[in-house]
Amino acid sequence: MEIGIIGLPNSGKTTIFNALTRSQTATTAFSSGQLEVHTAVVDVPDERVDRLSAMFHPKRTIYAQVTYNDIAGLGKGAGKTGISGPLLNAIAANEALLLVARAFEDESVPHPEDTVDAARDLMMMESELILNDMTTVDRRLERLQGMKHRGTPEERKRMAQEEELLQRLMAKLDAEIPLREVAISDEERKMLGGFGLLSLKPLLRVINAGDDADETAFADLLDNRTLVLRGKLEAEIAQMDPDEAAEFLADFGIDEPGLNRAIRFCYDMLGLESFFTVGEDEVRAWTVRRGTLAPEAAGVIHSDLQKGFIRAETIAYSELMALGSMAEARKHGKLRLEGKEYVVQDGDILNIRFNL
Ligand SMILES: Nc1nc2c(ncn2[C@@H]2O[C@H](COP(=O)(O)OP(=O)(O)O)[C@@H](O)[C@H]2O)c(=O)[nH]1
Ligand SMILES: [Mg+2]
Repeated sequence: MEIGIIGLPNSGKTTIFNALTRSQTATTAFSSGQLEVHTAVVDVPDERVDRLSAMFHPKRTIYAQVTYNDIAGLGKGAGKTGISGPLLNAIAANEALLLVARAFEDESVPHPEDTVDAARDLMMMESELILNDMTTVDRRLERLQGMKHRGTPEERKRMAQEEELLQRLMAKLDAEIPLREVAISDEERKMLGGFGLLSLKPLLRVINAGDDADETAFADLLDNRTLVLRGKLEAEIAQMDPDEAAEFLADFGIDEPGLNRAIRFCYDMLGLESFFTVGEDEVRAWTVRRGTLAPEAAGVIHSDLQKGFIRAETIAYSELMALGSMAEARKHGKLRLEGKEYVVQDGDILNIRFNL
């Protein structure tokens, strides 16, 4: 999964990126104005993987992974004219966006709007995404105008459908409703595939607060897609060894590192969950959408496993832990045999039986 970090210059995107990826990318108070993307891949922290690894002592332990892209250069007014091609592509390539808004006070760091106001910036950036989508939709509608009298009847029918869809979306955008809040069928989604509509993407909002921040100050803004992180502090903590980090987190009253919290928010927001495969060779976490059927989950491991799927030997993580070992689970007949209609549950341990 790729998550793109966006926000105003100097909001602390790179700082948050460093905190979330344990990177040490240089942060500056003066943006170069150039399009620059920093990328880092991080393991998804998961205690269950740690415990399974302790149980099976595998040669390899592989966590699920998330890629963060720190995308520089989104300023106010960008949406109105349409975000420029390379920047738009860099943003559109992500499955979800993480919008950083500055809440820290620091006179040595200029703010493009002069004052620090996270609520204002969040609103402003969200409306930039909407404005940008209006530009995109407008352009596409114009092109369709020019094309729709040509083509085969089949093509014309498709263009008419697309036009209708775009007009419906335009009305929502006009009412300042981001497209992620609009009911769009899978088929319609396919029509929109290549347009890089940004307000369609799930959006996680991060309020980048100062070291001494009090979360309650942002109570009005907090919801299940908004998170307060003390970016600079978290970026420092991300560089420490685990013992030192734990001490710091405790000192500052932070329950859990931002790295973990941000990923959990993204998983929740995107409706993702994990299942596991275990054995002497490898303990591994895999990511699927909630509601995924067993054969499709098998396909995430390897397409052959989906093609030749027979059944999945399954046990819930908590049950395996309670029993203490796979041998015990087998002895007590606790391994369920699940077929093609089985909906994979978060924490399932799957052993796929297949035949090609
Ligand atoms: N005091 C303080 N400074 C911060 C914080 N987060 C970022 N900064 C500083 O703000 C400046 C801009 O940060 P940066 O991450 O480069 O912002 P970007 O332009 O959005 O990538 C840098 O000088 C950072 O050190 C914070 O939480 N507190
Ligand atoms: Mg930066």
